[in-house]
Amino acid sequence: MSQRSSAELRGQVAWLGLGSNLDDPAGQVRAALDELANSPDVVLLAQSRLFETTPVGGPPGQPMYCNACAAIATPLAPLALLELLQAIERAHGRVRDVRWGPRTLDLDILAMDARQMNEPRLVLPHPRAHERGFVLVPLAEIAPALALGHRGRVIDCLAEVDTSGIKPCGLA
Ligand code: A4P
Ligand code: MG
Repeated sequence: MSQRSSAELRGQVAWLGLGSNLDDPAGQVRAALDELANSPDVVLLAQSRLFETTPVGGPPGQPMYCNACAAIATPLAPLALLELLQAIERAHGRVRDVRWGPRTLDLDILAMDARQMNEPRLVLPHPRAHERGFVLVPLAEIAPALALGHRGRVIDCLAEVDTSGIKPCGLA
């Protein structure tokens, strides 16, 4: 049995948030989706459209972001998936200096099945996903009924947030 079908049969699904606002943001996000799809430990199940989004937080004057979400099946444990995502970020030249500062690529695990984790390296569901339009708008395209822990369903969280400054920028 191939790793791909084994990942699918295992039925472990993770929802990812992708973001970039440096060096061709839409190209960075599209490339990251391709790299995920080509990873032997990942089956790409669904992807949202790409959205151009106004920066939230961080230093003033940073460029607009491109954001998208994806659903994957994977046999990887949560921390191993985080390591894979951080390796992809590094390959895109990600530098961490300013919190919420501009970045070539940010890959977050928004949720992984119904798991709850609260470790220094990984919090699941992502602690800010429920309050961010740049996450919820693309996530609602692929997982409207997904529960973000005690915060409730994506579609209900979306109804509570400001989605101005978020517009589709093309098909992923
Ligand atoms: N970490 C803990 N939980 C997770 C998780 N569920 N997924 C840890 C991924 N990482 C998680 O992340 C810092 C550390 O969080 C990691 O080392 C990991 O161990 P980071 O990627 O180095 O930095 P970050 O993404 O800037 O941090 P943070 O606090 O997760 O940022 P947010 O809350 O994700 O916000 N505006 C727009 N329009 N679009 C954006 O994409 N992104 C941010 C980042 C701010 N403003 C934005 C956007
Ligand atoms: Mg991040």
